[in-house]
Amino acid sequence: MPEKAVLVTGASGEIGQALIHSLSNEKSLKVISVDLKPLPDEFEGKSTHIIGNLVEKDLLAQLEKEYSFSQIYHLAAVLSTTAEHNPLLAHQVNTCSTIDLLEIAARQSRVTETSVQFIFPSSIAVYGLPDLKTKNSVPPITEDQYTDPATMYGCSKLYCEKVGVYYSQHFQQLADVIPTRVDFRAVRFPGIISAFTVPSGGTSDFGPEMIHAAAQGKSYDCFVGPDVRIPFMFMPDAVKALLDLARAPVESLSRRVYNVTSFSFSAADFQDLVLEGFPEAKIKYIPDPKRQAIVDSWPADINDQAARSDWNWKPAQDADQAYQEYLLKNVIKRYN
Ligand code: AKB
Repeated sequence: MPEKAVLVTGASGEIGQALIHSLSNEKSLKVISVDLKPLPDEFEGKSTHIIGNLVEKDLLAQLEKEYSFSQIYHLAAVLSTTAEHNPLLAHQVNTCSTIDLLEIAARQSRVTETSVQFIFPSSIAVYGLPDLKTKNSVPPITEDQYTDPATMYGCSKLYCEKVGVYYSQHFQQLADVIPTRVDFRAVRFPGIISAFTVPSGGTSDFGPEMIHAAAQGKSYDCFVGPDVRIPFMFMPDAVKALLDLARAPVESLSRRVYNVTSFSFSAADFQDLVLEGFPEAKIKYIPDPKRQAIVDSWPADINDQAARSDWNWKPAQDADQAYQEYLLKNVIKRYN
């Protein structure tokens, strides 16, 4: 008999590590974590970690044979900047592995007649604002506006949202008997800031990079201009959003894809915040026009009212409190 378990892909990534910390508190859960990289030593015993590549069919076949998944947190992804340098890899990892995992979830839902919950981190990168004038004049973006991504990463996330909704609501629609379907749910994350890990390969990275450089006493050359603005949240809120959405009764959901956010910041706002905590910080602006164009195509702010109404989403702390109590405290501890 396959063992009942929860699957976390991209487990050694920023969100993955934070999520496994939280899931490991639920002693009844068997957590299977998968990543190309090992988990840091302190994760010993928190999950059964498998080092492997999701693009490899054998790995997926082994997982499907050995485990019966109640939930799949599919976090593995090639982020926006890396995806621009290798769009085909991004397609294979971000899109093909998502379809393969949705197929496993669909088969196991049909066999067990219990919906496998599929939790998917999408992104503000699904949005594409036509120009800066529009970006700086429109109110916070709701889920059905400007979904016109300008990056391979954004396209892959939007496609996976659509396909996830398809597997949840239309899969096997021509069958005589409609099988039990997957319970797909997604959040569109803003830029995420962790005190314990530094992002790699993204384009919202200027915020966390600036903070982590200052905490190490290193100078930082910011690849976007001071006025460049997008929404952000701190890592504990990102994990909270995934767990809150997973726990929401399915009847409370008016949609399957939700914006979530905490605050909207420009690079200059980050500089002010950094200089508060690290007055010696050396920050220069050396914009990379091509990377900045990607960030300029993303909304300055997003509207997460649907998540607040449907499943009582809200950040655990306001930005200032979270900055002091979560980020500053831990980032100083980390580098001291
Ligand atoms: C990226 O920059 O690629 C990600 C994102 C905004 O989804 N952090």
